[in-house]
Amino acid sequence: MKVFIDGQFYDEANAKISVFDHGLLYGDGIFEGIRAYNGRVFKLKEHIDRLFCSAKAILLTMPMTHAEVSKAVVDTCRENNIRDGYVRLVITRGVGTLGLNPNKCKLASVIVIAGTIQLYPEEMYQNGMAIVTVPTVRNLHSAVNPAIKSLNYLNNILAKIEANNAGVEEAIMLNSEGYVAECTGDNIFILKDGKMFTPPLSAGALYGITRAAVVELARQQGIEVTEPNLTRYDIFNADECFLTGTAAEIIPVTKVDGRIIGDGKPGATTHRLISAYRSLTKQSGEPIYP
Ligand code: PXG
Repeated sequence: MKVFIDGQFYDEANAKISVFDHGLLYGDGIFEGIRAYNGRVFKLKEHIDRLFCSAKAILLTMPMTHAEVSKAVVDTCRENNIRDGYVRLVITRGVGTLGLNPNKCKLASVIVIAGTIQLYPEEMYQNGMAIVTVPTVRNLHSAVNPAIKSLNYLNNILAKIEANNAGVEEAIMLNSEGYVAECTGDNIFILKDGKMFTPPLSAGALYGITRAAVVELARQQGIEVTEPNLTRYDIFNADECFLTGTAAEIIPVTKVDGRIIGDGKPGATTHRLISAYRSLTKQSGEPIYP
């Protein structure tokens, strides 16, 4: 594997950054998780746009332009002969002192790793997954804003540990008001009486790129989609439920906190959206091999 760091490719064994990098010392940095399908980078522009929004939110000066970062992602895929894969794009604040002041970090670092990811077992895509609600609430907007895809994921990792302790792979995180925000690495959707609902971004969710794609696909299929505040009651009484994320794609949820969702099987609309999403991923994206 060849890893891109600040304009150069390194072998896996030599792909290293300084222990004085504030990405390591303080989780001071941002990232994106991107997929490649069929020799193309899916939703590349959307991911790089979101990266630059995260950078702006944490006052990080990007050392490369939008076009240069996009090219680095595509080049790293090509360098690793990726046709179907997963790209982790990481921007750290860079090397600084042992104090937390980011002004002491002269130059941010850009890292691109192209590999593969399999988040959940295939069996769950067929039969649905069980999830629980966990005690750790989603970050407040007034703290580290949940829209920032920062390197500081400890809040979500705590929620993931709580999910693991409950014997499941993913968990619903509520916000401080008790409304459903999202899951630890996925956005959440429900269907009720033919209509589709997902929590508003203001409930405390990442502005998911898969979320936006799925909303668009659903509307193309004539499904009404709205974004009201949702409670656990709404999830329990849904006809269908599924999660969306770059890594997870669309995964059906059939049990939440011990309550069976719908008839306990992945729903018909969820299946239709999964097929539509799969054809979109196969047909669109930035070509890796021109
Ligand atoms: N919410 C959160 C908190 C996320 O981290 C999503 C929603 C889905 O967003 P996209 O844009 O991907 O549709 C994410 C992204 C992992 C992993 O290893 C998870 C994500 C990204 C990369 C890796 O679990 N989730």
